[in-house]
Amino acid sequence: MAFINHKTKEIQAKIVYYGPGMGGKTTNLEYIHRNFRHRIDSEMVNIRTHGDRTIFFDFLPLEVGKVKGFNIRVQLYTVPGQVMYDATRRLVLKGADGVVFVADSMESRREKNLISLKNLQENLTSYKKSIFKVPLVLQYNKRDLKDVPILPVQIMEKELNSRLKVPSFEASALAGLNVVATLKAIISKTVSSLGDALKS
Ligand SMILES: Nc1nc2c(ncn2[C@@H]2O[C@H](COP(=O)(O)OP(=O)(O)O)[C@@H](O)[C@H]2O)c(=O)[nH]1
Ligand SMILES: [Mg+2]
Repeated sequence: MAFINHKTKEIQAKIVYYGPGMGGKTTNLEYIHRNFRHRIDSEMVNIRTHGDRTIFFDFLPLEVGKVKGFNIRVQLYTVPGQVMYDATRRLVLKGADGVVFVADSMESRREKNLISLKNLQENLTSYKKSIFKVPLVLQYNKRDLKDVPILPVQIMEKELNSRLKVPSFEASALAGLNVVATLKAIISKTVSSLGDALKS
C-alpha cells in the first residue's frame, strides 16, 4: 500500500518497471526524466549494482491531481534484470502500487520475457500479491528494430497477455514511442486502485 501522509495530505505511490535485463526499463525512465524535467522534483538517483542500474526518482504527474483531497506523488523505479539479482529485484518490488512489465520484442529474448514475467508473479506472491490484481500494464519495447528479427505483437500478446488481459503498448523507449502512453496507463490504473483502497 502506498505511503499516506495525513498531515500533508499526500499519497506517495510506487510504480516499478520490471522485465528482463536489457529490455529497456532504464531507457524508459531516462526518456521520462529528460522530457518531464520540469515536473520532477528530485534528481535521478542512480544506484549501481555491479554494472546494472537501479534507478528511482520522484515524479509529480499533473493529470492525476487529487484523490479524495490527497495530492498524488508517484515514484518510478527500475529493477536489475539479471537472474542473479533476484534479491534486489524483490526488494524494489516491495510495496509496489503498480507495475510496468517491459518485454523485449527481439525474437532472441522470447524465453527471457516469459521467465521474467514468471519471476514477477513469484515475487509478487512472496508479498501476498496477485499478478492478476496488481495494477499492471505491458510494454512491447524495441518495435523500432530493423536489423534483427522481432516478434509479431500477436505472438507477444498470446504468450504474455492471454491470461492477464491488461493494457499493452507497442513501444520504442529509445525513440520515445508510447513511453508516455505506457506511463499514463499505469498511473491511471494505480491511482484508481488507490482510490478504491481509500474508500474501503
Ligand atoms: N533499438 C532499441 N534499443 C533499445 C530500446 N530500448 C532500449 N534499448 C537498448 O537496449 C539496451 C538495454 O536498455 P536498458 O534500458 O539499459 O535495459 P534495462 O536492463 O531493461 O534497464 C540499451 O543498449 C538500450 O539503448 C528501444 O526501444 N529500441
Ligand atoms: Mg536497467
